[in-house]
Amino acid sequence: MKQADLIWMNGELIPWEDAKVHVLTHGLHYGTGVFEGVRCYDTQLGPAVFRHQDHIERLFRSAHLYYMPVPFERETIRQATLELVARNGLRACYIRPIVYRGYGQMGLNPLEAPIEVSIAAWEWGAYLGEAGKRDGIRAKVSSWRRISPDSLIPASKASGQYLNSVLAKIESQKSGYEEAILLDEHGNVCEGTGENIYIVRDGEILTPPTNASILDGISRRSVIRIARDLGYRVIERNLARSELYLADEVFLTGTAAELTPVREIDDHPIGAGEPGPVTRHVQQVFDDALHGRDERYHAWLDPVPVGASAPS
Ligand code: PPE
Repeated sequence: MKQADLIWMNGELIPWEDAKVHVLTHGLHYGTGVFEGVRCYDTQLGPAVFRHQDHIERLFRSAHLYYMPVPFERETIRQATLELVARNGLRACYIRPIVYRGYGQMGLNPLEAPIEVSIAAWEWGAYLGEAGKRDGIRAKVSSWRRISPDSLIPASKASGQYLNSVLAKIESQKSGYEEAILLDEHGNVCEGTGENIYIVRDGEILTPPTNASILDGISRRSVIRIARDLGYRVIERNLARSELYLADEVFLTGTAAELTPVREIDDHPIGAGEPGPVTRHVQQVFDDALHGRDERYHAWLDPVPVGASAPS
């Protein structure tokens, strides 16, 4: 990965290489952490964090679901993030805040373990590759089912829950695909390992609802809003596996992946086997929104105050 200079840890900016934890950190053993993936873009308004407040709200909701009171105010986290980006001299980057149970108490009752918070930022390019964003990726329906709400909390972005995504990702990579699509225990389509999913059929966009076993993606909310603004009908309902194969177009969204088209699933070409017109249209406007090129969506940008000390 591409290192930056500083990381924010529990209220302080420290050198990247000093941002370490003890091996008996609770979260390392039991997955007791919650995190966010946020991006900052080099926009016409200067570097700006996309839907910053929404990511902070979700971080706090994820923490709440796992009985973790966050020991900082939301506004402190926001200001820390803006300062971190500026002090690292970054203009476009990925930002990873994490709240986790730290060192001091082992065993499955985590309530006595301290709650630590850190925020890192670094340059991170297209998650599923530039070629993937342009030409679409090949995906495989995973043999692993998406974590069930009977056992975990799909709506929480919790560290331990990602073992499910890790298994699906490894399986897809070893089988020669770029991404996995997970179904729930009833066979409904849920999402990718780190992206929400959409199909396009007869000009309409369909995506699983937020009460499915999915993460309530912030890119998802943005793309639904943009698609509706563009006049597309967006329907939130459960999708069957076969609807993937019969779709005219399929695409994924996530902070890391942005909007990535899917051109093939389980060796079935989707539509013409290349990104379709609806995907392209929404992708273009979403990309404009991210980069501050579309005034309709400027309210989604939280500009980084770039001080005189930061290189530009
Ligand atoms: N589903 C899952 C399971 C998920 O992890 C993400 C984000 C999404 C949907 C899309 O959510 P949003 O980013 O709010 O639109 N995945 C993050 C982590 C990726 C990683 O490899 O780490 C991300 O995109 O930052």
